Amino acid sequence: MTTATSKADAPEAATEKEKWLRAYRQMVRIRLFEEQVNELYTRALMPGLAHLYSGEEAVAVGICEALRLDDYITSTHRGHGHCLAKGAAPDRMFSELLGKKAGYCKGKGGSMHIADPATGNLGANAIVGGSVGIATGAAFAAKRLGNDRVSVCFFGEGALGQGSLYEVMNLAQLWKLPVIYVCENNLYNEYTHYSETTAGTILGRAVAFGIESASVDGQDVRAVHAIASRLVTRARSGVGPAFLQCDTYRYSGHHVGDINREYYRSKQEEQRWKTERDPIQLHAAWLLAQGYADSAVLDQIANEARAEMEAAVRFAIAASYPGPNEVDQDVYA
Ligand SMILES: Cc1ncc(C[n+]2csc(CCOP(=O)(O)OP(=O)(O)O)c2C)c(N)n1
Repeated sequence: MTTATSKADAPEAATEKEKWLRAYRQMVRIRLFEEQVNELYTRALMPGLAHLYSGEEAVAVGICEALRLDDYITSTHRGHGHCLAKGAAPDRMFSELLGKKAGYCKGKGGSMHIADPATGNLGANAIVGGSVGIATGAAFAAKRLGNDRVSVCFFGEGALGQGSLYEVMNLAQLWKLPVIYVCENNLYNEYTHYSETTAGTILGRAVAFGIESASVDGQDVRAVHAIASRLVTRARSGVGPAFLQCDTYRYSGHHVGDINREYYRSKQEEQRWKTERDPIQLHAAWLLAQGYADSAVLDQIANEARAEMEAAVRFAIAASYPGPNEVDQDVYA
């Protein structure tokens, strides 16, 4: 093969190659998971709605690949990507979406409430900004217990309007907690451009507390991973919290039912992001250029991921619902 392949044959490069192929696989898995969710919705097999993560995959993958399994994340209403990137199983996720007993919350939570303690996922959250206290509390516990776990708090730029974010950032900085606030700026809070809801700058809010702050191209998985690795190492060493703004874009509507979107954003804008800034295509082009893969390898990854997701959907459709006698079990409210 090419010179680039012989570079990949060196032991050090082999590790790099595996690392970046894995990142590719994880992004493709998220994209194909979300395609199946949309399909379940349009076939009226899924109760309720879901908020798709397609277009934003490099953020979840770049960050979660910098974490240990026992590190924590908290997630949002748009949480499938975070959940998968941290290691959740698609069959149990689909089961949760369909209200089945095999789901992560025994079918009682649905799309916006998946939690998976085994992979450090403390939960998605339907309340905008609702997980900032949970992530900060987990970081506080980690610090008190001295177990060097790091906590990552994912939220959309819509959560910048929530006062609780500023309460927890203040305490996190005062107490030097190992928490990283990850703002996924996909430009829109529901149907409103963020510039209409956000005064000043995004980073300025964290800078005001003296928190280490950075922004990154959220469509570039390697860039996200590089900065996330630095911030995670920093947090783990006890130096304190960080804030990372990831600039990204959601391809679909706010939720699966948001079909006609031209009153708040143009088709041309969507098309531009999809053709010029797609995180999977950008990473694929890089893998090819490095000689880490050829198109057959990338096709195989996609085929395997597609088969995995189709099998997971079949599992969930065939799974049973919880019995009526279980309706008040495992419910805390
Ligand atoms: C406290 C609260 N207010 C309003 C809503 C309704 N709501 C759901 S998602 C959303 C916008 C969220 O935008 P953003 O945080 O940027 O996340 P994105 O959907 O863009 O990923 C709103 C206003 C809510 N769920 N919770």
